[in-house]
Amino acid sequence: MKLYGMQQSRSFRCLWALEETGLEYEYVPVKLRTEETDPDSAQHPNYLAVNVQGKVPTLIDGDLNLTESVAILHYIARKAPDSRLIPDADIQTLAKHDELVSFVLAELEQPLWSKGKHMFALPEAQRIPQMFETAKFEFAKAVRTLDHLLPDNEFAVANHFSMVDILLAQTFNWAIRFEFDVPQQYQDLRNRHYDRPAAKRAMELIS
Ligand SMILES: N[C@@H](CCC(=O)N[C@@H](CS)C(=O)NCC(=O)O)C(=O)O
Repeated sequence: MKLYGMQQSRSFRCLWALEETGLEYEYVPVKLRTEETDPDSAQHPNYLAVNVQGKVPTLIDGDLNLTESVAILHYIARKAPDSRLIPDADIQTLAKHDELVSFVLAELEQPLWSKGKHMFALPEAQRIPQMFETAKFEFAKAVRTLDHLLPDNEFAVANHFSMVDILLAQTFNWAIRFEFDVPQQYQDLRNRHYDRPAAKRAMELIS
């Protein structure tokens, strides 16, 4: 299995999950927003052949080619059921898990990505710096919603660590790096999960 990624981007979610499972894999660092002539660039034709958008992450396993971080997390979790990255739980708990996964993607990370797009990812002519304030407003709203969705517990669901804990911790880490206002309880969540041996090993791999 081969995972293409870039440092602390969304690919880190998948790298961390792989470390949680103990599955064998190869990590291939990719450079974003670089010249297509650079063989390590996400714009190089060889990489565009596996990820048409020139984004990370990409996971290759035999004939399987996956390019969405949450699909990759599910795949890794299903390949290693003993990891319990998909919670070992009843259908209702699984539904709450899926709700939180969707919430992270649709609500929590969107303002972060909006800031990233308008800071560096979009072509300069398309960037609107005024939207940073909107992103801040939307992130604060998402965080207030999360206060109602998350139990007062060490883990998000099922009383054990699962892939939604990776998603939450990585997304709050992203928010801190991008200088959003992250309440102390979510800084603590980030720190608690990034202290796991698998997260530390994943961090070592990208540093
Ligand atoms: N929905 C995708 C988003 C992938 C994505 O946008 N990745 C960013 C890095 S976090 C990227 O590769 N951006 C390309 C760029 O900024 O040029 C996923 O969750 O995997």
